[in-house]
Amino acid sequence: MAVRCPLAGPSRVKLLVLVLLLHVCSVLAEDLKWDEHGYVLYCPCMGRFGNQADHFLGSLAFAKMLNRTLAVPPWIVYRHHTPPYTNVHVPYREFFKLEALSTYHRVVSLEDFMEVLAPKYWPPGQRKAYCFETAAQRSADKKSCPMKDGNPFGPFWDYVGVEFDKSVLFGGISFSAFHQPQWMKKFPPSDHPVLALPGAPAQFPVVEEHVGLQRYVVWSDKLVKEGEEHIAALLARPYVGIHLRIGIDWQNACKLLESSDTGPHFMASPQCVGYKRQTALTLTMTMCLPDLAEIRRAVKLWVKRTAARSVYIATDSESHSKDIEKLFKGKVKVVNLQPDSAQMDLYILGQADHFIGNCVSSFSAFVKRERDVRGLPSSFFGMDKLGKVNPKEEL
Ligand SMILES: Nc1nc2c(ncn2[C@@H]2O[C@H](COP(=O)(O)OP(=O)(O)O)[C@@H](O)[C@H]2O)c(=O)[nH]1
Ligand SMILES: *[C@@H]1O[C@H](CO)[C@@H](O)[C@H](O)[C@H]1NC(C)=O
Ligand SMILES: [Mg+2]
Repeated sequence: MAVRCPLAGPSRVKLLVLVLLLHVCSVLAEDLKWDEHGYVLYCPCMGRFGNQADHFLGSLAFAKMLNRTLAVPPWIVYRHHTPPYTNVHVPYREFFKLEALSTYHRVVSLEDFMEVLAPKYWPPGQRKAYCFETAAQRSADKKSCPMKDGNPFGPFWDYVGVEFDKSVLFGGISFSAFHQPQWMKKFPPSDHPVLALPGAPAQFPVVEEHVGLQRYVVWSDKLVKEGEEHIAALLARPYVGIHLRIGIDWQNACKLLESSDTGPHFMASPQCVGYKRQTALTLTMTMCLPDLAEIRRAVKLWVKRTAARSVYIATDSESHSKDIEKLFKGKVKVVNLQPDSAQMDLYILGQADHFIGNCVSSFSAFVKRERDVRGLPSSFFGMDKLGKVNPKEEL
């Protein structure tokens, strides 16, 4: 939301318009009053959308814990294969409603923070970076936060037009609730109004207590409209949505399961094996990288159980749509949209009558959390019944 209040040159006929604008502007300006309790800024500099979303939930909780306004960053979208090959920074509200976050905690978009508040309250020359001592160790003088070193760090802060003037280092402290008093004591907002961090003040994957914050992440009207149009045009309900995370990067990642001792906690897997390490279920190769036999088995099972009339396939590579079509001899419509934006796949998966996700993928995890909020059913490849790994003989 650009808050530009045109005050120059009103003619008498435009008086009414001006009065209305002034009213709107004063409302917006009030929304963007400086928060004496300070701000949290961070770069969503790790991973693609699913990782950034996990980190976002934790960061939202961290800002609330410190009673600071969260400056909501844009999403970083990587365009390695399409021109102009540079990162695209997509404002939060392109995909989601910023207002919906406010029912949980105070937020402002990072863009609005920079445009409206920063010039006065966080001017150039006073922009401190905050980071772990261990992160600063990597810098040339060993005491500078690596805020803009490399991609995506440099382009991110360039996007919002920030150079950092000074570094403040910390150690022996974590982002968990346990250290809340230390944060308050070390960095009171009076002396440290803007905590700007090189990465998210959160864990990956999202910790269990923050999973439910997904309810405040609400799709924008624009995305809902487009998504509903696709669903109406392409899919007959009931439909089963599946996420195939099977591309080459994923094949390599899942190899680690066999070659090293990762244990059941591997990337987003706590969502299906359970968050407690001691009681976590086994993470099978099928759960990480379902083969075609498993994909066919699971799709067949859920199409039958839900009496589905169509199947929606979201994929990072191959869709296997021909193989899936063959399962139903033309009686079930199989759709693979391959939308320009991954968020459209997420939306359509979120609306399905049943969802089959990938246990290890944070992209799947986003869909699963959203469906949980709305009480919609999900399963995983290799895990038909939540909390119970499929027995081998069924595979
Ligand atoms: N459109 C689309 N993109 C996908 C799909 N699966 C993976 N991707 C892309 O691959 C990225 C995977 O990274 P991330 O979101 O961090 O999830 P994770 O790596 O599976 O945990 C996504 O952000 C998408 O850009 C899919 O089903 N549809
Ligand atoms: C939290 O911050 C808000 C906004 O600045 C303020 O009104 C409120 O009193 C603060 N709460 C506490 C417990 O400090
Ligand atoms: Mg990833």
